Amino acid sequence: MSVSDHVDFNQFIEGVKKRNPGQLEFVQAVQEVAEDIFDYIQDKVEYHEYQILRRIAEPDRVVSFRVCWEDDNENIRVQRGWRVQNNNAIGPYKGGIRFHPSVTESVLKFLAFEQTFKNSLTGLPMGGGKGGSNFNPKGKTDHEVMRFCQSFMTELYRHVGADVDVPAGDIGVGAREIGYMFGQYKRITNQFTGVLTGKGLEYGGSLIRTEATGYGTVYFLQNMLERIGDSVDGKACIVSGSGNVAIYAAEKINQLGGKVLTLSDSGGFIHDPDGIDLEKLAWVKELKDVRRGRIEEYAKEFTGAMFHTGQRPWAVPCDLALPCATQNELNGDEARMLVKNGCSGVAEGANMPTDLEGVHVFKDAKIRFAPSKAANAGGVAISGLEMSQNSARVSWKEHELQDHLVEIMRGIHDRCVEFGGNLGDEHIDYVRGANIAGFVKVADAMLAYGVV
Ligand code: NDP
Ligand code: 2IT
Repeated sequence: MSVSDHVDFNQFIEGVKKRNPGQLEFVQAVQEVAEDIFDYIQDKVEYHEYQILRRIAEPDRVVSFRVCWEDDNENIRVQRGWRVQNNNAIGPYKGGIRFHPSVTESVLKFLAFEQTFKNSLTGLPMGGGKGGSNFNPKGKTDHEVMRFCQSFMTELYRHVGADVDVPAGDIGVGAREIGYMFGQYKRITNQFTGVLTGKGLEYGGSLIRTEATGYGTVYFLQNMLERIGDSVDGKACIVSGSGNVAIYAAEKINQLGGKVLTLSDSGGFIHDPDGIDLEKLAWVKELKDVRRGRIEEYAKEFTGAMFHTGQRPWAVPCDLALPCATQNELNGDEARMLVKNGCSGVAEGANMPTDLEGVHVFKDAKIRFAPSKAANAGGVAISGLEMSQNSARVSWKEHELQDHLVEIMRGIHDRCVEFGGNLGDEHIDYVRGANIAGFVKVADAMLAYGVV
């Protein structure tokens, strides 16, 4: 059979759409990857013959379950929970849990698909998975969140395990929720194993896991700039989001001499022309982690800062942009605006924050654009090292983990250059590089297994 006998790109995407009706985010994620993979595998018959991309784009399984819990007013509440186990060719399923009202099966399938490539890029033995619920933790008391997490884990525990599937945090799931879920897992199974990552330091968590995603995203950005003799130092940066990823990205930008102008949440964005320095960031951490407040309050606390209700920060002129909130928060028009205003580097801290049109704008403008599966892989990389520490029953020192993070992000950058370069000029297509480098390892493992 020759390569030309196989389906072309358009037929492939039509098939994905037909098999996943209405799952727009999932189709978007598959399309973005397929655009590069089809080109790469053109002359590689084996990948076609064994239907590798088609198989990666069909999750191994999607588990959906009811989650009942009782709120503080004794109302019985019913939510839906999911775990999507996308692919375990190179290691146990691994990926976060998201609690947000916007969670659907499509969102979790796109995240699990992306995670498969991201985890491969880290070089660690982890497959791809993702889970979550449409539960909204905002405005809930600690006890309500605890009861929800316990109920969620009462079903989830059957599907996870240290060598099977290892969830972690994501939007709406941080240290508090991981603690409640780990406590319930341990209670049901009577086993103290590394079944979750992002745990507290007292019970098997790893140093720098909290900081790793945001720090890693900025390391990646710094790597891209260093390659062309530039750096983050002195650059005006806009950051979206004000959660775990945004806060630690902003912290690392400050540490490297950059100036952070914005942060956001679902209510709007704040613009502080004086810069959101480390002292102001400490205030934001307290606002978000302890008081669970809104970013709007920042403009009341710090003179000179403005809050823009219901808006996103992309029109603020900048050198570098880091979308760190959620998927599809940066569209084609906003991407064009960034390029027009002179933005020369974008690193995605969030998963798929730039829509497909925006990705093409950045690619065509040939700015330095680090896609999420490469740029934000530092979080899951340190999760992988948390798994290693748990298995070996050791705790590594902070400087060792910091060194690993720097090295892993450098390795991902270099693999992107290897597969995303050679385009006839000095420009690196990091999207192409990440997609192909992530694909090859998973694909070759799948070839070794035959048809399973
Ligand atoms: P958090 O829950 O800590 O913070 C999420 C932030 O994004 C909040 O500021 C939140 O605002 C904002 N946000 C969420 N949904 C929306 C929305 N629909 N519109 C506008 N703003 C929104 O989550 P994380 O920081 O952990 O995650 C942020 C992104 O990074 C996600 O895409 C996640 O998948 C990705 N990521 C996270 C990793 C991790 O280790 N935590 C690892 C790799 C990627 P509000 O409070 O108003 O909802
Ligand atoms: O999107 C992600 O990489 C995460 N939410 C972190 C996953 C993990 O297992 O640490």
